[in-house]
Amino acid sequence: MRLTLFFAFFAVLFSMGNAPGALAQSSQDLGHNGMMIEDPWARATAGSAKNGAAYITIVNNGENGDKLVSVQTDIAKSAELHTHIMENDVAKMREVESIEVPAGATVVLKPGGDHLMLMGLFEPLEEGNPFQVLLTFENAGEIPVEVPVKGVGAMESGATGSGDGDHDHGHSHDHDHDHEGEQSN
Ligand SMILES: [Cu+2]
Repeated sequence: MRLTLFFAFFAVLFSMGNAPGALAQSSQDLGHNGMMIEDPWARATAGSAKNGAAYITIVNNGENGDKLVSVQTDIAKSAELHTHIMENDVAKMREVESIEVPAGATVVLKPGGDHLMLMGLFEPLEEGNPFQVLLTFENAGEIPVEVPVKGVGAMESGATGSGDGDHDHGHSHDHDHDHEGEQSN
């Protein structure tokens, strides 16, 4: 009898201990009309590049179609929704007003396709140093997302390193933000 009670008490303690973590994990999925952001990632910027890009997978489990209409971040002067188009066999980036996410659809933003463009970075994007963006959907509203930064050569979120494996983590940080010039995208 006493033993049963003891174990019951322990079980309650155990589940209470786990609850905050479980809540934190699912809170991102609640209250957005079934809109979920998965697999956010960005590639570390190389050298003194002032622009970067971030990628996400948008899953619309809601009953209605929706649109991603804006992205904001504190880490750059501005952020835009971009896509790539082919013009005379040359891939070019273009700003788009919105990215459609039909009901039930999964829309993947990835290199060479749609992306979140970060222009005028205040600091380089560094591998292992995540940053925040705020996405705004027409219906689902605002969804904050933490974006992990992968290696310079990463081509997808699963890649942990660069293709050439030639990372220089010892580079010095250049805090001269004002010089214009080199563009990387
Ligand atoms: Cu772009």
